[in-house]
Amino acid sequence: MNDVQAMERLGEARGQGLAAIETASSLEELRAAEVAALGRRSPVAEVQRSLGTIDLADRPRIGREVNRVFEDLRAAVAARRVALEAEAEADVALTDRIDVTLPGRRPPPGGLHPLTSTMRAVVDAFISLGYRVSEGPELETEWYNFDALNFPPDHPARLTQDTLYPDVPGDLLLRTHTSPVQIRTMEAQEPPIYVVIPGRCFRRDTPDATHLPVFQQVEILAVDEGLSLADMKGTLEAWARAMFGPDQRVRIYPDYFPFVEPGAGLDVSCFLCGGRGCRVCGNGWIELLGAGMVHPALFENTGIDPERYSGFAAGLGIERVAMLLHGVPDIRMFYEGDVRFLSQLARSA
Ligand code: FA5
Repeated sequence: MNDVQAMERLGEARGQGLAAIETASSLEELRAAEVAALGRRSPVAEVQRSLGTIDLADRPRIGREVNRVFEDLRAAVAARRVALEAEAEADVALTDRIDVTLPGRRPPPGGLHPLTSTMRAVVDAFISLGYRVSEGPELETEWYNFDALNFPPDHPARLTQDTLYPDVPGDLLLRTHTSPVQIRTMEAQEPPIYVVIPGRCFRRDTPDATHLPVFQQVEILAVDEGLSLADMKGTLEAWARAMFGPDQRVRIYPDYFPFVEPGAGLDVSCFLCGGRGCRVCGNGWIELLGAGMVHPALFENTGIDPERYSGFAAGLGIERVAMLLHGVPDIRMFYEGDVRFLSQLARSA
């Protein structure tokens, strides 16, 4: 055999082989086409056997062509087998493969994350007292987060150790509390104002059992004629009892925030030790919120008449409330995403 004859044979072998493989309509027919195209008596195998009779100079070229034809035919067989097997699978009736009498698999019901349900419970408690929801941006200006709230220019909370300043143009920061929404609300609304403000806050706090760098607060603001410290105390105690039950002990004490005068803090007795003092609370009390009477400087900054109106405000941490409600000893557990923990506290929507 010379090289021209060999190339011709190989061309025919490829053409006929591919045609037979591609038109095989069953796995048996495919097997027969495979043997005919690739087996020991196939035309390609014959050319391979007679390579020795071909001129030495042409032999490598013809040898390479033999290999190429073998490969093409093998690939065609593999592709056709996959197609025929898929067809055969599809032909088996669905009822032969699936036991339709078996009960279905029930997907586990989803539930609200404990922080979502706590947030809703807190906001709902204030809505039931007549408050309306107000919201503001997480990316704030220095003015709303600090200046308008009467923070002096050198207040330590502004330092980069405490506040996160993103690398964007303008005097923007990630709000450290929900109090800037007090200013935005007083700018936008005339008294009487009764708002509840949920939102995420950001601080350069190192995570520990009671702190996270990203956490959630709820703020309340009431501005009306004749509001006094007694109204604030009554509102916060009513809320604490609605959330934690009538037996929860609450204490209110003087505290300082630049945007309130006088300022107050509210503690509740510890959920773990019942107020005796333990590793989580130290002295039997857990700090829950800051509060106070709205400072006249805020009224001046927002154009509300301080002679006519007075008001009170409070801000609390949702994670701390959820820890108390569920007896969770470490705030980080809410964000670890461990379903074994979360599913114990999940509420259906
Ligand atoms: C404030 O943020 C004031 N804006 C609250 C306020 C509002 C006072 C209105 C007066 C009038 P403070 O920094 O104490 O205050 O935070 C309030 C609550 O947020 C804390 O009691 C705590 O529950 C929660 N909190 C603060 N920092 C963190 C943190 N790193 N991780 C989790 N919760 C936090």
